[in-house]
Amino acid sequence: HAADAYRTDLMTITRFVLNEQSKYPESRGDFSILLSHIVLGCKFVCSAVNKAGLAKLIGLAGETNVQGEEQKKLDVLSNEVFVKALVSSGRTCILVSEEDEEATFVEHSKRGKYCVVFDPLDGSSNIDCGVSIGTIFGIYLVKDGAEPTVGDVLKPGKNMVAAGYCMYGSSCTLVLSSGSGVNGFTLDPSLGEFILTHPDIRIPKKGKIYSVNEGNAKNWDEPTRKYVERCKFPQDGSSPKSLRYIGSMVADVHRTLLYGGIFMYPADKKSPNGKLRVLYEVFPMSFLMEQAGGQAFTGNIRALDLVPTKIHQRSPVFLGSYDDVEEIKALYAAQE
Ligand code: AHM
Ligand code: MG
Repeated sequence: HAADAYRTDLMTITRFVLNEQSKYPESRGDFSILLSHIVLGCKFVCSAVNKAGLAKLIGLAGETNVQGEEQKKLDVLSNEVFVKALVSSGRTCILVSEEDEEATFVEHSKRGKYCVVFDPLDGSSNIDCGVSIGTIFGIYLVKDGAEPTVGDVLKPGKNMVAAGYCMYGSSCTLVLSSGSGVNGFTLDPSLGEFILTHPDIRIPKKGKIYSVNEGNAKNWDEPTRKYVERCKFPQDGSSPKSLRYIGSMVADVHRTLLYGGIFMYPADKKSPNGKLRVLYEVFPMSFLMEQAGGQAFTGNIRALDLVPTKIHQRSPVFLGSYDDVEEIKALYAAQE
């Protein structure tokens, strides 16, 4: 009702996930518990990110604390919070973080059946100027009973059971898919709760925006070069696409998901595998795109079919609206 100043039936992320899980009679609530620990990590990072500018202003950042230690950098701090929250959930066995060289194997007494791959604070070069940054995560399930090995996370993205990101922007938004569509939740700071604000997100079939670091153009391959050229000079008489590039994957992907278009981090002569990491950047975002009706492509295959051989492996990626990704796929196919 338009006259209602307050909504009184609040769909929190916890309630939403519990509802979804209740469709599976065998569910024992493990996923809901795991997710509530991820949500806690996101709330912590959100609050730390919001204070980061202030801390600088009043001279906190870089200062030494009582133990004489330098204040931790935000990305290191965020990583610690996520690792501790995930281990203490009692629902994880392997963690792969962008911040840690090696995978973390959870000690026996705290072990559960989920593997979580994550980038605790992506786009951290944007912190100092207040641009949106985010956390990205993907979740795998291990085979029951077996001793976990790193092989349990070196699985194609299509095997993920859930993926999501949290964007620390003008508002704090968590976007999640557990394999049946994509939903967005916004943090109500007064309640400390994520509330369902973007139910069943569908990406437009075709978009009017392309998003890429064009400063790398001189090193691009032919299909990428041709595609971007077509964005600017369409052959079919349609209007050119607009360029938007924040340089913060979560923010660029979030815009792509809501407004449509294409986000790409292609290969180039200097970085033949692009820049973005397969496990905790390319896979979760590709999973969300497909779940929202879009596509994700590596320049070679469907992104979610990729089988990583190393935990920090990189891959080129083109993701977004179905029709826009179809176009770049055709250009790569034509070159073969
Ligand atoms: P980071 O993990 O070091 O923060 O780098 C990842 C970020 C992504 O968020 C973003 O899409 C990309 O780097 C931007 O890279 P570039 O500055 O080369 O355009
Ligand atoms: Mg990153």
